[in-house]
Amino acid sequence: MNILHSLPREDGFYMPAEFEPHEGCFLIWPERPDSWAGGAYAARKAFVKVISAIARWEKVTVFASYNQYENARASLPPQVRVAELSTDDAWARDVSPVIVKNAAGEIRGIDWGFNAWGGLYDGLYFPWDRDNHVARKACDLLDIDCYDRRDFILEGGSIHADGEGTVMVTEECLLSPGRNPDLSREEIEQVLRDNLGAEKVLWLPYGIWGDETNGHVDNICAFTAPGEVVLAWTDDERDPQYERSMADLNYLQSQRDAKGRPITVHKLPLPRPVYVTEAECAALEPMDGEPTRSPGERLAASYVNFYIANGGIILPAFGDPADEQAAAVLQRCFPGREIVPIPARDILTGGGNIHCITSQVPKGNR
Ligand code: KQY
Repeated sequence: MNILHSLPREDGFYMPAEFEPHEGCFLIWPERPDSWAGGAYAARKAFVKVISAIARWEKVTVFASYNQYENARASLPPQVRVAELSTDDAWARDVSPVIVKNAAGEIRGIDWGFNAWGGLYDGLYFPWDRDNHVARKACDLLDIDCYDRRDFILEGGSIHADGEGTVMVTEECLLSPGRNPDLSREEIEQVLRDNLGAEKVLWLPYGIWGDETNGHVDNICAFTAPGEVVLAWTDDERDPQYERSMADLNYLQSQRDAKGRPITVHKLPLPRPVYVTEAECAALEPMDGEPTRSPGERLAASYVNFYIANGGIILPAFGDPADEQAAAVLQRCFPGREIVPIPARDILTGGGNIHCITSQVPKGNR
């Protein structure tokens, strides 16, 4: 593996869309007891369902600690690869390399800086150095070259690409003071252009209300095809999410993508608010002596946090009447893929969802 210091765009590389073919997918086996209630037993069961679903269509690699390797190996289907690798938690989307591709189909990884969603300003845990080293190790495992971009803080969940020159982010996240406070919005956009091959950056104002990632785009809006997105939506004007989704809708309707197309927005209903229970809080270990969640706290539940596998959509389900509506919207957006709903509450209580725990490896010619 070579560590590269050039710019992917100048080398002819760009970020493909998630709906394009994948070679595989990375996940991380959950373990830390202040993130995952009850010693992560319930979370692991949910992860096994997600991993098994994706493994129907893709080569899945699961990173596990030394302590959990045997358990992960015994719990997962044999076609899933388990590799021992040190991490601080289980958010593969945010710590894995973002993989870029060129016209010849070669793939390379980008190793961004990771600071646990805000570093010492408003990050969610300390230390995060193991997480910060995952991307490079994953590139080594894939036997691909890796761009060193550790000087720029970025998580995979904070960007979406349509593979045709449009990249979508939120202002709430990319301009938050815990990320790259010394850079202007224009300078941040230039980094996205230089590294992801973006010709047009869509800056949605907001993510999901209460999302502890400072409003990652992958929980509020996702490309389903070039020029088409799904947007998390509520018609309840009393919900604090209403104004956020409305602002994002107005923004999207005022924009064109890199190819000059207007953006078609499919509204994806939100489930009813999901709140943390007392039992869940009691089952979480404190972090530095402080509780990590409080009873009644609203979690950032959203159907937009789905994973696009080669043959299916792995969709978080919440036991809500909107589960079926969300599945129906996505089936219309992805007619060739099977919708696979997976009960996701035990992932959501960790602070993210199915998209956040997965990271696709685009199919390359190699
Ligand atoms: O949603 C994500 N991409 C990560 C959430 C991190 C939560 C940590 N408790």
